[in-house]
Amino acid sequence: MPRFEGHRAQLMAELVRYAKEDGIAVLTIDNPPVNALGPGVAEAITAALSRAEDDIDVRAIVVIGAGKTFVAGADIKEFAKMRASRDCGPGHTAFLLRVEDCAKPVVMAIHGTAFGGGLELAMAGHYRVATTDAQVGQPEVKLGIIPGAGGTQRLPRLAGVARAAEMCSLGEPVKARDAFDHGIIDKLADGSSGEAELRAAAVAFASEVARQPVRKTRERSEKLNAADADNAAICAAARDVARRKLRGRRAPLAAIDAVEAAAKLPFEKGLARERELFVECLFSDESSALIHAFFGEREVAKIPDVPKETPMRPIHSAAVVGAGTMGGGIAMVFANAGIPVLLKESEQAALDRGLATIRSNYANSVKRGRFTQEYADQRMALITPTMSYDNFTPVDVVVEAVFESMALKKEVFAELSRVCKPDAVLASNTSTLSIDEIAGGTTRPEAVIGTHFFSPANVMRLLEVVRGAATSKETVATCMQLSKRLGKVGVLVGNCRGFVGNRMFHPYRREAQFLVEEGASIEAVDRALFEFGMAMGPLSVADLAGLDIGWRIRKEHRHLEKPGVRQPFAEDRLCEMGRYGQKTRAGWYRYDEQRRQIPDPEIAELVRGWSREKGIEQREISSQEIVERCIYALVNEGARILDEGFALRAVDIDTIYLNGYGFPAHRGGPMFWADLVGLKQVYERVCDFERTHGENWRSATLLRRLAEEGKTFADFKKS
Ligand code: T1G
Ligand code: NAD
Repeated sequence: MPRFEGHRAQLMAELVRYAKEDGIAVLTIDNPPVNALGPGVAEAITAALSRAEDDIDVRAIVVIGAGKTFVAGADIKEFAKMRASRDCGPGHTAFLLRVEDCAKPVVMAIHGTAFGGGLELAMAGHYRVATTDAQVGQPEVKLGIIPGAGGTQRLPRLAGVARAAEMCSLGEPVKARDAFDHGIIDKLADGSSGEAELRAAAVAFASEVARQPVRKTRERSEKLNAADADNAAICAAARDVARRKLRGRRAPLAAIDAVEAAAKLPFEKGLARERELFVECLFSDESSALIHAFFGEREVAKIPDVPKETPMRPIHSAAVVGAGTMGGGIAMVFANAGIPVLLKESEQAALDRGLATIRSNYANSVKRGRFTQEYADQRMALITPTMSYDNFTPVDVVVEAVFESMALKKEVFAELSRVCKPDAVLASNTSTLSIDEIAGGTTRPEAVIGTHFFSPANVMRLLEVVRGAATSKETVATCMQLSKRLGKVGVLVGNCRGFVGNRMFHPYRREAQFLVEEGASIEAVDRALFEFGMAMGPLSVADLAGLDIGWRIRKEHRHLEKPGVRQPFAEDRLCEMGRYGQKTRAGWYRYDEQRRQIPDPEIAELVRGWSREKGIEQREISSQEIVERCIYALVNEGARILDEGFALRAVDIDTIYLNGYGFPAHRGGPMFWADLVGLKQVYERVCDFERTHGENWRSATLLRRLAEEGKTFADFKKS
């Protein structure tokens, strides 16, 4: 453990405050913002425990977190240092054995979250008391690692092998009541939610158990099923679930291996096995990618020229114009955040359809146990349908989601400019049109911004917040904060065609079509990207979104196509045949009544014929080339976007692709993945493609520069 020179004792006292109440020592861990087990914290806890042990007036000990939470885990920032030094030190194993060996009963008082090393600390205690709204969990696999301080050894002893395998391999949080039912929590402090009430309940509980012998979790084996066969079956089932839910990941399987070791080996040996697996995972690309994603999601909220103290408009009410595919979902997002929302349409039938879709979405969520009926009814009650702008004046924010037509959107914004109160935020959900042009049609361009939700809006976490040339900092700050309140990952982007996500997606989809036109099978293209880790192959995504959307946009922008530059033709041909994808039950694939996908050899043959007519040579194409053509097309366009300043950082692009385009989190995003591969190699391959496929593959200046300078996208800072 790092040695604290000089004012070590004072620092330790600040990290862990020591108090005594009725013979109970209360140790308060105070390491904002989330009481992570950062440098010095374990030492400070150990010192305070020794003090309590030596204090004859102390009968038992309570450990509690200051502020909003118990311990949210080890300090994730330390992992980067470990990776850089290729040394992950002793970890917290010995520290937790010390806690467990405390001579006096230690009661862990949990509010907020006890995650990762936080739950491991709690389980090293002899008892756990929690507020009813607390959550516990081992989310380490979401960082590409596994619990590294005994979590996989102590949790099965408290909750059983099956529950431990599930919690450690999927990393999902568990509510306090559920944790109580599974023996992880010993007492629920009913009616208490904050630190103060919990403290009182924990001190009272500690007084009760003070006379009882300490119970060391590591010595409890009643839940470790004696029969190996049972544990093997349980772990095998858990592996199947992990492979399905966290496809392509190593850490979830390693976590199950460690839990299985707990059932087979003595505690110390199980700990050693856990450590081996932890170290293996920590030094993996999967872990560096997932930790990049974790901090990325927090970094994108920081806008260099819009500091935290920028004034923001309070948002207490909202309105959505257009109740179609997107408008309905966006209204649900506001309602789910507890914000009353008007939903305006121009057609009564469209409004009825929109409301019916919202109702059935809530009904499905109730059926799947995501919401209670009461919750769904409360949400529905927050959505007020309307056919006029009458009640728009008092609303704080309006999101327009009408047809993708500039003329119509300008008409709507002119109306909004007239009816809405002066400080309302006027947002457009456009996916391709210029925010500046839309704003130009109003008297208050500073209040106009793009809020580009992704379909289905009530599900997809990504929100591209599009800053126009006139958009004020207040409007930007208000929308960035609103995105968090709506449960979205808000990423600020500039106003270029297709913004960031769709602009990059265009060359990605272009290459997918070209590959089919050059002889790759439709299934092979989708399989290669699916196995790379994409949630869905590019041609299946096209069928889901509707081939006609892209077709209409291509037709509207034909005049922008450079003469002599190759353009894909297959999808246009499919649309001319009326094959728009799932919505017409035929596109690149056929679809049955249940929308199950069926390969259609007839289409493959048709495309081959069209390609021959165009003199496109047919050839065998490897999965590697398919992946490189599609992903490097993303990266090359991403480099242009960074260089042009339409994205603030490479991590912003990664966060967009991880949360809006099904890019595999364990690869960190297209820009991070390119850095892992090495920009020199990526650049050389792009140059190969340019030599073979021409102008479409002209390399981005920034990619060339960084490759030649031996730098990474992570190093890039827009000057
Ligand atoms: N380490 C370092 N920084 C952390 C952190 C952590 N564990 N958790 C949060 N932060 C920072 C975060 O970057 C942000 O910083 C600020 O705190 C507020 O976070 C040994 C190996 C607890 C549910 O995976 O899930 O233990 O941006 O914006 O929305 O086996 O943070 O303000 O500069 O997320 O209220 C396992 C990770 C670690 C939990 C709070 N633990 N954290 O959410 O705030 S591995 C985790 C969270 C481990 C052991 C292993 C959430 C939260 P900044 P925030 P929030
Ligand atoms: P949609 O055709 O499903 O719905 C548009 C709705 O707007 C229709 O119900 C129509 O009746 C209504 N409308 C038209 N004029 C109106 C007016 N003056 N007042 C009130 N309502 C009016 O379209 P959609 O797919 O929901 O797209 C809406 C917007 O969102 C477009 O700008 C689109 O580019 C964008 N977008 C769509 C998606 C997607 O996947 N569909 C994703 C992101 C963004």
